[in-house]
Amino acid sequence: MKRLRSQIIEKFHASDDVSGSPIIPQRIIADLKRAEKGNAIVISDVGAHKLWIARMYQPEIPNHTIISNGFASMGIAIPGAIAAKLAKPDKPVIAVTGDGGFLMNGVELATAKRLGLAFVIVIFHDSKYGLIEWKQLNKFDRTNAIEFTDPDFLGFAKSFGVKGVKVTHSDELLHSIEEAISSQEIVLIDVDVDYSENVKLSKTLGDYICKL
Ligand SMILES: Cc1ncc(C[n+]2csc(CCOP(=O)(O)OP(=O)(O)O)c2C)c(N)n1
Repeated sequence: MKRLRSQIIEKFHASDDVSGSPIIPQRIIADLKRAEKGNAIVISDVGAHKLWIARMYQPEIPNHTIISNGFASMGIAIPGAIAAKLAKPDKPVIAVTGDGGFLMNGVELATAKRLGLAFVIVIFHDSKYGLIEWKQLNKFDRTNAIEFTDPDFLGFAKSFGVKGVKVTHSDELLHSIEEAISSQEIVLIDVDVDYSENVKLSKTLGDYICKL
């Protein structure tokens, strides 16, 4: 098992330094980890980003990677970050969310501001329901009704008195997250994600299945 475990972990880290614009999910997760160093409470929303976190994000401390599973309700990330910060004020808190999930409860920035909280929000921005696209491509090899038009997230954040940062290239990501964690205010980081990795992962995992 030890050998298998180290092989799996090695695979997880194979794309840690892949650079580009937009940014692949594995790189976003690697930089998130590098920035928070296993100390933060990370709350995941629901979507393709959640599958990447569930697959690859290794918590260093129990209850520090919180994932909405079971009912898997989108929109948990911002309220979840508010709750985590209220429960553990001394911990850095990071909400990771898709753009679709953020749009469901993003107005809770008003609550977070009113309570004087500080946390980081990382939006995986693809202007689509990424997970639904992934499932449709796997099953039908085409997509239907998964695209939507996002608002200007930085303008949205600003309207609540929240700082926003746009990240389009992997070179900008680590520094942006580190700075956001140390800023002691709410910072929204709007990251352009390259979800072409999703179907590639399905293919890779599918190839492991013994076809006997
Ligand atoms: C409240 C709610 N509505 C619908 C769903 C079904 N659903 C699961 S993931 C998903 C798409 C998520 O899209 P987004 O938030 O943009 O994240 P991404 O998949 O792009 O990372 C949908 C519609 C759900 N889980 N919860």
